[in-house]
Amino acid sequence: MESLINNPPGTESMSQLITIERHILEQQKYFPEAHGELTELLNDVAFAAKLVRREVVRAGLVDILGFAGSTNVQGEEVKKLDLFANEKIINAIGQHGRFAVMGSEENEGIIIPPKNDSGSYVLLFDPLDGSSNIDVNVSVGTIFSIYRIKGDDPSKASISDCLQHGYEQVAAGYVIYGSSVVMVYTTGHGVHGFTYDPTIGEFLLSHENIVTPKSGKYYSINEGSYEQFNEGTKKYLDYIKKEDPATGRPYSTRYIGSLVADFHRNLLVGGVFIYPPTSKHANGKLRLMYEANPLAFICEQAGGRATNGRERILDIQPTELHQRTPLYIGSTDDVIVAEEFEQGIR
Ligand code: AHM
Ligand code: MG
Repeated sequence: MESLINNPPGTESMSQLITIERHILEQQKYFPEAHGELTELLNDVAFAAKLVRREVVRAGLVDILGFAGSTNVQGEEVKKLDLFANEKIINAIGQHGRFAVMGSEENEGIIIPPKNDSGSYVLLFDPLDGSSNIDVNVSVGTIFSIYRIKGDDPSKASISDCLQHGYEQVAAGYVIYGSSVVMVYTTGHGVHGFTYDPTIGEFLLSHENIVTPKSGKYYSINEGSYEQFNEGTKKYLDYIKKEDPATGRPYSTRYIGSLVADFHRNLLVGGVFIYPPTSKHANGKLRLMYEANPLAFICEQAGGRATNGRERILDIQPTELHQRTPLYIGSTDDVIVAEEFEQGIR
Protein backbone atom coordinates (compact mmCIF):
# COMPACT_ATOMS: atom_id res chain seq x y z
CA MET A 1 0.00 0.00 0.00
CA GLU A 2 1.40 3.42 -0.92
CA SER A 3 1.99 5.86 1.88
CA LEU A 4 1.28 9.57 2.15
CA ILE A 5 4.25 10.28 4.32
CA ASN A 6 6.58 11.63 1.66
CA ASN A 7 4.10 13.90 -0.05
CA PRO A 8 3.78 17.55 0.92
CA PRO A 9 0.13 18.37 1.69
CA GLY A 10 -1.91 19.18 -1.38
CA THR A 11 0.36 17.31 -3.79
CA GLU A 12 -1.09 13.86 -3.20
CA SER A 13 -3.21 12.27 -5.89
CA MET A 14 -6.50 10.59 -5.01
CA SER A 15 -4.90 7.16 -5.52
CA GLN A 16 -2.53 7.92 -2.64
CA LEU A 17 -5.25 8.86 -0.15
CA ILE A 18 -5.98 5.81 1.91
CA THR A 19 -8.81 6.19 4.36
CA ILE A 20 -8.91 4.16 7.53
CA GLU A 21 -12.03 2.38 6.24
CA ARG A 22 -10.20 1.23 3.12
CA HIS A 23 -7.15 0.18 5.10
CA ILE A 24 -9.23 -1.84 7.54
CA LEU A 25 -10.97 -3.51 4.59
CA GLU A 26 -7.56 -4.48 3.16
CA GLN A 27 -6.63 -6.05 6.50
CA GLN A 28 -9.68 -8.29 6.23
CA LYS A 29 -7.68 -10.68 4.06
CA TYR A 30 -5.86 -11.79 7.21
CA PHE A 31 -9.16 -12.86 8.79
CA PRO A 32 -11.05 -14.98 6.23
CA GLU A 33 -13.14 -16.51 9.03
CA ALA A 34 -14.38 -13.10 10.20
CA HIS A 35 -16.79 -12.45 7.28
CA GLY A 36 -16.16 -8.71 7.43
CA GLU A 37 -17.41 -8.32 11.02
CA LEU A 38 -14.06 -7.16 12.36
CA THR A 39 -13.85 -4.64 9.54
CA GLU A 40 -17.26 -3.25 10.42
CA LEU A 41 -16.60 -3.00 14.09
CA LEU A 42 -13.24 -1.27 13.62
CA ASN A 43 -15.05 1.17 11.37
CA ASP A 44 -17.61 1.68 14.15
CA VAL A 45 -14.77 2.55 16.51
CA ALA A 46 -13.32 5.04 13.99
CA PHE A 47 -16.76 6.61 13.64
CA ALA A 48 -17.20 6.90 17.41
CA ALA A 49 -13.75 8.53 17.57
CA LYS A 50 -14.97 11.22 15.16
CA LEU A 51 -17.89 11.96 17.48
CA VAL A 52 -15.61 12.25 20.48
CA ARG A 53 -13.17 14.41 18.51
CA ARG A 54 -15.97 16.80 17.59
CA GLU A 55 -16.63 17.40 21.26
CA VAL A 56 -13.00 17.42 22.43
CA VAL A 57 -12.03 20.20 20.01
CA ARG A 58 -14.90 22.30 21.39
CA ALA A 59 -13.85 21.64 24.99
CA GLY A 60 -12.84 25.25 25.72
CA LEU A 61 -16.32 26.40 24.70
CA VAL A 62 -17.76 24.75 27.78
CA ASP A 63 -16.81 27.97 29.58
CA ILE A 64 -19.08 29.88 27.22
CA LEU A 65 -21.84 27.36 26.83
CA GLY A 66 -21.91 26.21 30.46
CA PHE A 67 -19.63 24.41 32.93
CA ALA A 68 -19.63 20.66 33.17
CA GLY A 69 -22.34 19.64 35.61
CA SER A 70 -24.32 22.84 34.98
CA THR A 71 -27.02 23.61 32.43
CA ASN A 72 -26.02 25.18 29.10
CA VAL A 73 -27.82 27.91 27.17
CA GLN A 74 -30.05 25.35 25.46
CA GLY A 75 -31.16 24.16 28.88
CA GLU A 76 -29.26 20.87 28.46
CA GLU A 77 -27.12 19.43 31.18
CA VAL A 78 -23.44 19.86 30.28
CA LYS A 79 -21.71 16.53 30.72
CA LYS A 80 -18.12 16.09 31.78
CA LEU A 81 -16.20 15.28 28.64
CA ASP A 82 -15.13 11.82 29.76
CA LEU A 83 -18.71 10.84 30.58
CA PHE A 84 -19.87 12.32 27.30
CA ALA A 85 -17.25 10.29 25.41
CA ASN A 86 -18.29 7.16 27.26
CA GLU A 87 -21.95 7.63 26.37
CA LYS A 88 -21.17 8.41 22.70
CA ILE A 89 -19.01 5.34 22.27
CA ILE A 90 -21.50 3.02 23.95
CA ASN A 91 -24.37 4.36 21.84
CA ALA A 92 -22.50 4.60 18.53
CA ILE A 93 -20.99 1.14 18.82
CA GLY A 94 -23.51 -0.74 20.90
CA GLN A 95 -26.45 -0.15 18.56
CA HIS A 96 -25.16 -2.30 15.67
CA GLY A 97 -25.22 -5.60 17.52
CA ARG A 98 -21.66 -6.43 16.54
CA PHE A 99 -20.42 -6.61 20.12
CA ALA A 100 -21.86 -9.19 22.49
CA VAL A 101 -20.45 -7.48 25.55
CA MET A 102 -18.54 -4.30 26.34
CA GLY A 103 -16.57 -2.90 29.27
CA SER A 104 -15.58 0.69 29.91
CA GLU A 105 -13.24 2.27 32.41
CA GLU A 106 -16.16 4.54 33.32
CA ASN A 107 -18.61 1.69 34.09
CA GLU A 108 -18.29 -0.53 37.11
CA GLY A 109 -19.73 -3.64 35.51
CA ILE A 110 -19.98 -5.04 31.99
CA ILE A 111 -22.28 -3.42 29.41
CA ILE A 112 -24.62 -5.64 27.46
CA PRO A 113 -25.62 -3.79 24.27
CA PRO A 114 -29.34 -3.90 23.36
CA LYS A 115 -28.96 -6.17 20.29
CA ASN A 116 -26.17 -8.46 21.35
CA ASP A 117 -27.46 -11.78 20.03
CA SER A 118 -25.50 -11.63 16.78
CA GLY A 119 -22.20 -10.11 17.86
CA SER A 120 -19.24 -12.35 18.43
CA TYR A 121 -16.84 -9.74 19.77
CA VAL A 122 -15.94 -8.05 23.06
CA LEU A 123 -14.99 -4.36 23.27
CA LEU A 124 -13.07 -2.96 26.22
CA PHE A 125 -12.25 0.74 26.21
CA ASP A 126 -11.12 3.79 28.09
CA PRO A 127 -13.30 6.52 26.56
CA LEU A 128 -11.16 9.52 27.46
CA ASP A 129 -7.88 8.83 29.16
CA GLY A 130 -5.80 11.55 30.80
CA SER A 131 -8.55 13.01 32.96
CA SER A 132 -6.29 15.60 34.60
CA ASN A 133 -5.62 17.10 31.14
CA ILE A 134 -9.16 17.26 29.85
CA ASP A 135 -9.97 20.78 30.97
CA VAL A 136 -6.61 22.36 30.17
CA ASN A 137 -6.23 21.79 26.42
CA VAL A 138 -3.59 19.09 26.74
CA SER A 139 -3.79 15.92 24.63
CA VAL A 140 -6.13 13.18 25.80
CA GLY A 141 -7.04 9.90 24.16
CA THR A 142 -9.39 6.97 23.67
CA ILE A 143 -7.97 3.45 24.02
CA PHE A 144 -9.70 0.24 22.87
CA SER A 145 -9.23 -3.47 22.81
CA ILE A 146 -11.19 -6.15 20.90
CA TYR A 147 -11.54 -9.89 21.64
CA ARG A 148 -13.70 -12.71 20.31
CA ILE A 149 -16.25 -14.12 22.72
CA LYS A 150 -15.31 -17.48 24.17
CA GLY A 151 -18.46 -19.43 23.44
CA ASP A 152 -20.71 -19.45 20.38
CA ASP A 153 -23.83 -17.93 21.92
CA PRO A 154 -23.47 -14.11 22.06
CA SER A 155 -26.57 -13.75 24.22
CA LYS A 156 -24.74 -15.67 26.97
CA ALA A 157 -21.67 -13.41 26.85
CA SER A 158 -20.52 -12.49 30.33
CA ILE A 159 -17.66 -11.04 32.32
CA SER A 160 -15.54 -14.13 31.63
CA ASP A 161 -15.52 -13.15 27.94
CA CYS A 162 -13.96 -9.85 29.03
CA LEU A 163 -11.32 -11.38 31.27
CA GLN A 164 -9.12 -12.82 28.53
CA HIS A 165 -5.35 -12.65 28.31
CA GLY A 166 -3.98 -9.70 26.38
CA TYR A 167 -2.44 -12.08 23.84
CA GLU A 168 -5.98 -13.09 22.84
CA GLN A 169 -6.80 -9.60 21.52
CA VAL A 170 -7.76 -9.56 17.85
CA ALA A 171 -7.38 -5.80 17.51
CA ALA A 172 -6.43 -2.81 19.60
CA GLY A 173 -5.89 0.87 19.07
CA TYR A 174 -6.04 4.38 20.37
CA VAL A 175 -7.03 7.83 19.25
CA ILE A 176 -5.01 10.81 20.38
CA TYR A 177 -6.79 14.16 20.41
CA GLY A 178 -3.73 16.40 20.14
CA SER A 179 -2.38 19.09 17.84
CA SER A 180 -3.88 16.82 15.23
CA VAL A 181 -6.12 13.82 15.81
CA VAL A 182 -4.45 10.49 15.10
CA MET A 183 -5.88 6.98 15.25
CA VAL A 184 -3.47 4.06 15.54
CA TYR A 185 -4.54 0.42 15.35
CA THR A 186 -3.30 -3.11 14.95
CA THR A 187 -5.00 -6.37 14.10
CA GLY A 188 -1.77 -8.27 14.70
CA HIS A 189 -0.38 -7.38 11.28
CA GLY A 190 1.67 -4.30 11.98
CA VAL A 191 0.75 -0.96 13.50
CA HIS A 192 -0.77 1.74 11.34
CA GLY A 193 -1.54 5.38 12.06
CA PHE A 194 -4.09 7.71 10.46
CA THR A 195 -4.35 11.47 10.78
CA TYR A 196 -7.77 13.08 10.76
CA ASP A 197 -8.40 15.57 7.97
CA PRO A 198 -11.23 17.78 9.27
CA THR A 199 -11.85 19.24 5.80
CA ILE A 200 -13.11 15.90 4.49
CA GLY A 201 -13.99 14.22 7.79
CA GLU A 202 -11.71 11.23 7.20
CA PHE A 203 -8.78 9.53 8.92
CA LEU A 204 -6.05 9.23 6.25
CA LEU A 205 -3.09 6.87 6.36
CA SER A 206 -0.09 8.85 7.58
CA HIS A 207 2.06 6.31 9.46
CA GLU A 208 2.17 2.94 7.77
CA ASN A 209 3.84 0.01 9.55
CA ILE A 210 5.16 1.87 12.55
CA VAL A 211 8.35 0.34 13.90
CA THR A 212 9.50 1.69 17.25
CA PRO A 213 13.24 2.32 17.75
CA LYS A 214 15.16 -0.32 19.77
CA SER A 215 16.15 2.40 22.20
CA GLY A 216 15.38 6.08 22.56
CA LYS A 217 16.43 9.09 24.57
CA TYR A 218 13.30 9.75 26.63
CA TYR A 219 12.08 8.34 29.92
CA SER A 220 8.54 9.09 31.05
CA ILE A 221 7.55 8.67 34.69
CA ASN A 222 5.84 10.83 37.30
CA GLU A 223 8.95 11.69 39.27
CA GLY A 224 6.88 13.73 41.71
CA SER A 225 6.04 10.37 43.31
CA TYR A 226 9.75 9.64 43.93
CA GLU A 227 9.30 9.20 47.67
CA GLN A 228 6.70 6.50 47.03
CA PHE A 229 8.91 4.50 44.66
CA ASN A 230 10.80 1.37 45.71
CA GLU A 231 14.61 1.23 45.80
CA GLY A 232 14.82 -0.29 42.30
CA THR A 233 12.88 2.56 40.70
CA LYS A 234 14.85 5.17 42.64
CA LYS A 235 18.16 3.61 41.53
CA TYR A 236 16.93 3.49 37.95
CA LEU A 237 16.13 7.21 38.07
CA ASP A 238 19.64 7.98 39.38
CA TYR A 239 21.10 5.80 36.61
CA ILE A 240 19.11 7.28 33.72
CA LYS A 241 20.22 10.80 34.68
CA LYS A 242 23.93 9.97 34.94
CA GLU A 243 26.22 11.17 32.16
CA ASP A 244 27.43 8.25 30.01
CA PRO A 245 27.86 8.98 26.28
CA ALA A 246 28.28 5.25 25.48
CA THR A 247 24.69 4.52 26.53
CA GLY A 248 23.27 7.87 25.45
CA ARG A 249 22.72 9.06 29.01
CA PRO A 250 21.45 11.23 30.46
CA TYR A 251 18.01 10.62 28.97
CA SER A 252 15.54 13.50 28.81
CA THR A 253 12.32 13.48 30.82
CA ARG A 254 9.07 13.72 28.90
CA TYR A 255 5.88 13.30 30.91
CA ILE A 256 2.53 14.67 29.84
CA GLY A 257 0.37 12.69 32.24
CA SER A 258 -1.82 11.46 29.39
CA LEU A 259 -0.83 7.87 28.75
CA VAL A 260 -1.85 7.90 25.09
CA ALA A 261 0.21 11.02 24.39
CA ASP A 262 3.25 9.78 26.30
CA PHE A 263 3.00 6.37 24.66
CA HIS A 264 2.49 7.75 21.16
CA ARG A 265 5.54 10.00 21.36
CA ASN A 266 7.78 7.21 22.64
CA LEU A 267 6.39 4.78 20.04
CA LEU A 268 7.43 7.10 17.24
CA VAL A 269 10.77 8.38 18.53
CA GLY A 270 11.78 5.76 21.10
CA GLY A 271 11.95 5.74 24.88
CA VAL A 272 10.39 4.14 27.91
CA PHE A 273 7.20 4.90 29.82
CA ILE A 274 7.04 3.64 33.39
CA TYR A 275 4.17 3.63 35.86
CA PRO A 276 5.76 1.61 38.64
CA PRO A 277 4.36 0.14 41.85
CA THR A 278 4.28 2.77 44.59
CA SER A 279 3.90 2.62 48.36
CA LYS A 280 0.34 3.91 47.90
CA HIS A 281 -0.55 1.68 44.93
CA ALA A 282 1.27 -1.65 44.98
CA ASN A 283 -0.02 -2.43 41.48
CA GLY A 284 0.53 1.03 40.07
CA LYS A 285 -2.35 3.10 38.78
CA LEU A 286 -3.02 1.99 35.22
CA ARG A 287 -5.68 -0.52 34.24
CA LEU A 288 -4.73 -3.82 32.69
CA MET A 289 -7.82 -4.27 30.52
CA TYR A 290 -8.34 -0.69 29.30
CA GLU A 291 -4.83 0.74 29.13
CA ALA A 292 -1.97 -1.74 29.50
CA ASN A 293 -3.20 -4.63 27.31
CA PRO A 294 -4.16 -2.62 24.21
CA LEU A 295 -0.99 -0.53 24.33
CA ALA A 296 1.13 -3.64 24.98
CA PHE A 297 -0.34 -5.34 21.90
CA ILE A 298 0.42 -2.26 19.79
CA CYS A 299 3.89 -1.86 21.27
CA GLU A 300 4.88 -5.48 20.61
CA GLN A 301 3.49 -5.27 17.09
CA ALA A 302 5.76 -2.27 16.54
CA GLY A 303 8.77 -4.23 17.82
CA GLY A 304 8.72 -2.86 21.39
CA ARG A 305 8.26 -4.48 24.80
CA ALA A 306 5.66 -4.20 27.55
CA THR A 307 5.85 -5.78 31.01
CA ASN A 308 4.82 -5.18 34.60
CA GLY A 309 8.53 -5.10 35.48
CA ARG A 310 8.67 -8.88 35.73
CA GLU A 311 6.10 -10.46 33.45
CA ARG A 312 4.89 -9.77 29.92
CA ILE A 313 1.70 -7.68 30.11
CA LEU A 314 -0.06 -9.81 27.47
CA ASP A 315 0.51 -12.99 29.56
CA ILE A 316 -1.09 -11.67 32.76
CA GLN A 317 -4.19 -13.63 33.76
CA PRO A 318 -6.88 -11.01 34.43
CA THR A 319 -9.07 -11.60 37.45
CA GLU A 320 -11.16 -8.45 37.45
CA LEU A 321 -12.34 -5.84 34.99
CA HIS A 322 -10.71 -2.85 36.66
CA GLN A 323 -7.50 -4.61 37.66
CA ARG A 324 -4.42 -2.40 37.90
CA THR A 325 -0.89 -3.21 36.85
CA PRO A 326 2.53 -1.59 36.92
CA LEU A 327 3.55 -0.75 33.35
CA TYR A 328 6.99 -0.66 31.68
CA ILE A 329 6.46 -0.05 28.00
CA GLY A 330 8.34 1.22 24.97
CA SER A 331 11.66 0.58 23.23
CA THR A 332 12.85 -2.97 23.97
CA ASP A 333 16.36 -2.13 25.20
CA ASP A 334 15.14 0.68 27.42
CA VAL A 335 12.37 -1.41 28.96
CA ILE A 336 14.82 -4.24 29.74
CA VAL A 337 17.13 -1.85 31.62
CA ALA A 338 14.23 -0.48 33.68
CA GLU A 339 13.09 -4.04 34.48
CA GLU A 340 16.56 -5.03 35.65
CA PHE A 341 16.49 -2.24 38.21
CA GLU A 342 12.98 -3.21 39.28
CA GLN A 343 14.10 -6.81 39.74
CA GLY A 344 17.22 -5.80 41.67
CA ILE A 345 19.53 -7.31 39.03
CA ARG A 346 21.34 -3.99 38.67
P1 AHM B 1 -7.27 8.38 34.20
O1 AHM B 1 -7.80 7.09 33.62
O2 AHM B 1 -7.97 8.81 35.45
O3 AHM B 1 -7.19 9.46 33.17
O4 AHM B 1 -5.78 8.04 34.71
C1 AHM B 1 -4.87 7.54 33.79
C2 AHM B 1 -3.81 8.59 33.53
C3 AHM B 1 -2.89 8.23 32.41
O5 AHM B 1 -3.29 8.82 31.22
C4 AHM B 1 -1.57 8.78 32.87
O6 AHM B 1 -0.49 8.04 32.35
C5 AHM B 1 -1.65 8.67 34.35
O7 AHM B 1 -3.01 8.66 34.68
C6 AHM B 1 -1.00 9.81 35.06
O8 AHM B 1 -1.10 9.59 36.43
P2 AHM B 1 -0.28 10.49 37.47
O9 AHM B 1 -0.97 11.79 37.55
O10 AHM B 1 -0.32 9.71 38.75
O11 AHM B 1 1.13 10.60 36.94
MG1 MG C 1 -7.63 5.93 31.90
